[in-house]
Amino acid sequence: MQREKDYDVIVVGAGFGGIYATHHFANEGLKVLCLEKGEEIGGVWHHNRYPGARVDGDSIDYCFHFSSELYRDWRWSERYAGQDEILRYLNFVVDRLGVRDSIRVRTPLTGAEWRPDEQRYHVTAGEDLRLTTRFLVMATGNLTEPRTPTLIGLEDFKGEVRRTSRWPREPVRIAGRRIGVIGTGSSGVQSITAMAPDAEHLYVFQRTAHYSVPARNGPLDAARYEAVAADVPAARARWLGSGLFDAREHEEDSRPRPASAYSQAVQQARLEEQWEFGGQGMHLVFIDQTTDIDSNTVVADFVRNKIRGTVKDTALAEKLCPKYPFGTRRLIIDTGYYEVYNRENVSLVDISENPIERITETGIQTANGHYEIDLLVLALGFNAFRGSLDEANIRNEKGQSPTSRWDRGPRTLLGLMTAGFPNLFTLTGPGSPATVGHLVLLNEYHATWVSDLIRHMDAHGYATAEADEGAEERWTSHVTELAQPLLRLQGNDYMVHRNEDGSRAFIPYVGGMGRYIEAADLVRARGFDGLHFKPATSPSIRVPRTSATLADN
Ligand code: N01
Repeated sequence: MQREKDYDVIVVGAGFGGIYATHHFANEGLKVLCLEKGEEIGGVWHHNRYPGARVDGDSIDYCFHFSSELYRDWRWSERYAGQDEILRYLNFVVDRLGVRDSIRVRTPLTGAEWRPDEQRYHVTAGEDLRLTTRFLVMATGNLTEPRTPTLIGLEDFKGEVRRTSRWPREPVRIAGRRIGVIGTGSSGVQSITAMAPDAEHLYVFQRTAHYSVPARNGPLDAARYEAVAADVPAARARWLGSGLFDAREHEEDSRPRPASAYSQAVQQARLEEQWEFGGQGMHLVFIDQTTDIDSNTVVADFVRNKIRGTVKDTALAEKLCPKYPFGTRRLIIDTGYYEVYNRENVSLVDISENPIERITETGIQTANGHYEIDLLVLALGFNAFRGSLDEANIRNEKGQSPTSRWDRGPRTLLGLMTAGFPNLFTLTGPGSPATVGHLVLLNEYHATWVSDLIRHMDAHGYATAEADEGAEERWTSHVTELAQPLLRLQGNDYMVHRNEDGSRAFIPYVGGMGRYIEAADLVRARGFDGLHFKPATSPSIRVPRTSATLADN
């Protein structure tokens, strides 16, 4: 065992959130260490290196905005960057910020225990590392630990098995192989589209047909990039003040209105225009499509007709048409997904009709036949929101884990703290706009909020901060309340928590980034209202502040 080392902050995870947090805390003069379990930095962009992995929002948005200089020093090559380019970007950022030495890769957090007498977490990591820290900041993301549903017989399979969320760095041979993909969410759709041209045969095992819309990827639009680069703080402010999924500045007459405000011809023209532009904007063609089923059906029918117009085999096209309202599950964006089904070497296996019975030594046995496979690709999604917290083995003084009170859905204050866990923070946690907002800017905001809290504590001689249970309850109810009008509360994806009594809770905050930031700013402005503080038991707890490296905007 190595000697215990003490830190002000231990950050867990070196993806977008962890990299920024490490930089920001170091700039604040705090002694910080970032633990990363992967072989290299990058978080999801290290682990999800499956063929076709690509961001599903515009790259000019999906990057750090805290420094104009940093923003301008990197130029994306495409509208939606591929996994390898994003990983290169993150490496560029790490070097540019000078935080590589503060990150320990191949070092998973294996446990963290709060010791009230010392006002610190005792942390174990990697093979034999023992550390202590005042603050523990989980930057582990919400879609990190793979879902592992039981696939009977998987251990019997003699071929190769790969998970999209744990794709190896070594090349996986696609060419000339019979490939089976289970799962048709974003990861499935991207990998299916990328592997189809090279596979000898590709079998897609689809349980539910989901909506996918064209990304319209292409070389970076220089004018769009320059518009942001010319005034990065303004772009950042626009996002931080934005509504759900959208930071565009609409002219008065082009703002989305209810579908019923338009004639049928205008409805179709607006949908067509968005379809041609591509991307996530399909969520917001009509202001009421997320709440009104008639408005939603206009969009859903439009997309279903596009699928029918693309897939030549009409029976197959029907199987690919989603049956649920549009956008009630995270929207998938693609580059030629439905076209793949016109290929001779691609077959759709509808496992809602004929379920998988078992995996055999040589392939997949369904209710109506056996499919011979060499490579099995599992694109089964994630143990969302709580997976990485459970994995981390964090315990409070009562021996509880942070998710132990989450049986009716995550309970947090602002998505950042959970009651009973002093000095523990979850960047972009459940109850914040997390998976429905601007993830990178939310990470920036959260790290700043946490460091402001630490400053506040140091200034007042506090050693511990903990969410008050009542404040947590009020915030969690507010998050649940806001989602009540949304059709997507009836959806069936990882963002909805379903209780045994049939009630549901939507996990992320859906009031928009703007309202969320206002609420979090208000908590801060009121001296971190809703948190309990305890004074330091030892005078040495406060740290001297040192100087900054790269300044924020
Ligand atoms: O996971 P998912 P994902 N038997 O949960 C199926 C982000 N992301 O990794 O729908 C058979 O969406 C399941 O079927 P069903 C993005 O936020 C972003 O694809 O439950 N099938 C579904 O088809 C995204 O939303 C990017 O019936 C089973 C699939 O597995 C999120 O990650 C790229 C099954 C899981 O879909 C998750 O996407 C990739 C079983 N037992 C991911 N269990 C980009 O930025 C599950 N399934 C582009």
